[in-house]
Amino acid sequence: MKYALKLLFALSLTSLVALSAADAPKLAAKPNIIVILADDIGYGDLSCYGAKMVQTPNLDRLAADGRRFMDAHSPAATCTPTRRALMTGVYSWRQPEGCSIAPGDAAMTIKPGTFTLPSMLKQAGYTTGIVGKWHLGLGPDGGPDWNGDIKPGTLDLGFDYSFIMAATGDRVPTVYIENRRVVGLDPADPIKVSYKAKVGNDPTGRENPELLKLKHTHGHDMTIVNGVGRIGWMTGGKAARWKDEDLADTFLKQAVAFVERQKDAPFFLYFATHNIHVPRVPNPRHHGKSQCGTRGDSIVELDSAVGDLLATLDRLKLRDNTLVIFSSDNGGIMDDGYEDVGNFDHPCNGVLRGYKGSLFEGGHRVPLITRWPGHIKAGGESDELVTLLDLPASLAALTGQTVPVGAAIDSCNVLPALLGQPHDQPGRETFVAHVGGVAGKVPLAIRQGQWKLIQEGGARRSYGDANKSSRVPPTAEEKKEINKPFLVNLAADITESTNLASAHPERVAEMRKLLETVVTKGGSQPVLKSEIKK
Ligand SMILES: [Ca+2]
Repeated sequence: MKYALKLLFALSLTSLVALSAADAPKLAAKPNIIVILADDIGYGDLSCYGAKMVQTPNLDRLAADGRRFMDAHSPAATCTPTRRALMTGVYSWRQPEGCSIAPGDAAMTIKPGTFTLPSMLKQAGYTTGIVGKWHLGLGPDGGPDWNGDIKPGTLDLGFDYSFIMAATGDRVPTVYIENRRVVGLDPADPIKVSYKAKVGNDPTGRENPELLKLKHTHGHDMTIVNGVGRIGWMTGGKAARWKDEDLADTFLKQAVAFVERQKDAPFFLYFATHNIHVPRVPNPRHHGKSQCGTRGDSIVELDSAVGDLLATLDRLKLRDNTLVIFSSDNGGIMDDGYEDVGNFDHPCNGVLRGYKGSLFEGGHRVPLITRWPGHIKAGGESDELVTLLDLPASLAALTGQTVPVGAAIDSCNVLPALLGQPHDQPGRETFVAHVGGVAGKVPLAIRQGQWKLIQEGGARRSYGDANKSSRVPPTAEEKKEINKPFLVNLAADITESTNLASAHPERVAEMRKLLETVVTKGGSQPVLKSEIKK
C-alpha cells in the first residue's frame, strides 16, 4: 500500500513535470523582470528629470524608450523602511522590525515564510536573484555569524541567488556576502563587529583622523576601512574587505553574470546599487565626469552601470522580453556625513522641498522609469500616484499570481499605470509617507489626491536635526512650522511653500481621520481589496 502510494506520488510528479514542460512556451512568454533600485537618487538627479550639472545618457535612453513617472514615491524617506516595504508590500511603520535605518549587524527584519516579492515571483516560475545593498538585517536574534553560515538571510525570503552587502557602504562590516558566506574570508582572521564599543585595534576616524582619505562631516568616525571612517567598529576579515572604488563594478559584474546564467528562462533580478549612498567614492575613471563634484561623479557611475546592464540585455537578445523598472529608495541628500559633496548649485530634488529623511516631497518623491519594448509605449510620461510598495501586487498581476489574503496588505496593483495601458482602475488614491519608526510614535504624512497632510512634528527638511542636508540651520519660521500640522495642495504648490492647515481646518480633520483609518484598518487599497480572492 505504502509502495502504491509512493508510485502514485511519483506518477503525479511525472505528470506535473510533463505539465510544466507543456507550459514552458507560456512560461517563457513571461518577461524577465529587473528592478534597479538606486540609493539616495533624488527627483532632480538625472538629466531626464531636469539635472543640468550631471548627464545620465543611459537612464535618459531608458526613459525615452519607456515611461517616466512624475508622482512616484519611495514608501519611506530612508533606506531600510523603503526596502522592507518593497519586499513585503506592507508599510514599514506597521511593525517595529525594519521600521527605521538598521545597524549593520541587525538581525533579519523579515521572518522567513513571509510573502515577499521574490518568493511570489519564484512561485510564478522565475529564478530570482539579488545583487547589491540589502540593509534589512541578517541572521537570528543577536545578529549574524559573520564567520559561518549567515542564516536566515536573503535565500530564506525567496531569492535563489544573492550577492550583497549587509547594510550600507558607511556601515561595518565592509564585506560582500555571496549566498550564505562572506566572500574571501580568511578563517585565520575572523570578523568581529560591534555597534556598541570598539573591538580590536584597527584605527578609527575619531582617534586617527590623519589616516582618512575621505573626511567625515558628522558621525562616521569609527573603524577606518580603505581610508574611510565608518559607522560601527570591526576587526578582522582584512582579506575580505571591499574597496569602495570597486563597489559599483563588483555589483555590476555579479548582476551581468546572473543575467547571463539565467538568460534561457524567466528571471527576476533585484539590482540594488549602492550608488549614490555615502561614502561616495566612485571609481577614478568617473572622476570629473560631472560638473558637480564627487556626488555627481557617483551619479555618472550609476548611469554607466545601468548602461552596461542594459547593454547585456541587448547582447543576449533579452531586451524585448525584459521589463526594467528603475527607481530610488528615497530622495536625494547632499551632505550625508562625508566631505564628498563640494559646493555646487545642484538641486538634487529639483524644485521639491526637503531631502532624504523628510516628509516633504524631496524625501520620497523619486524618479521611476519603466521599459518593456512592445508593451510600454516609448517616451510616455505619467502623473499617476504610484509607489515602490506597489510592486508586489502589480508584478503578481503581471505574472498571474494571487496575493494571499493578509499578505502585502498595502500593495496596490498599479500595473496598468506602470505599463501605460488604458485603464479605469482607481489605482492608488492614498499614500502614507514615513521617515522611520512606528505609527503613533512618529509623524507620518498622507496623500489624498493632490492634497497632503504632514502630522505635527514632521515638517522637517531632513531627518534628525533637519539641517544636515544643507548645513543651513532651520529658520525661525521652519522651527515654528515643525510642531504644526502642515497642509498643502500639490497641484498648486509642488514646492510646499505655504502651509494651508489653518485656512482649511475641515480638510485637516478629514485627512487626519483618513490617516487613522489607513493606520488602524490596514489594507487600504481599493484595487487590491477587490482583487483578493476570498
Ligand atoms: Ca537610501
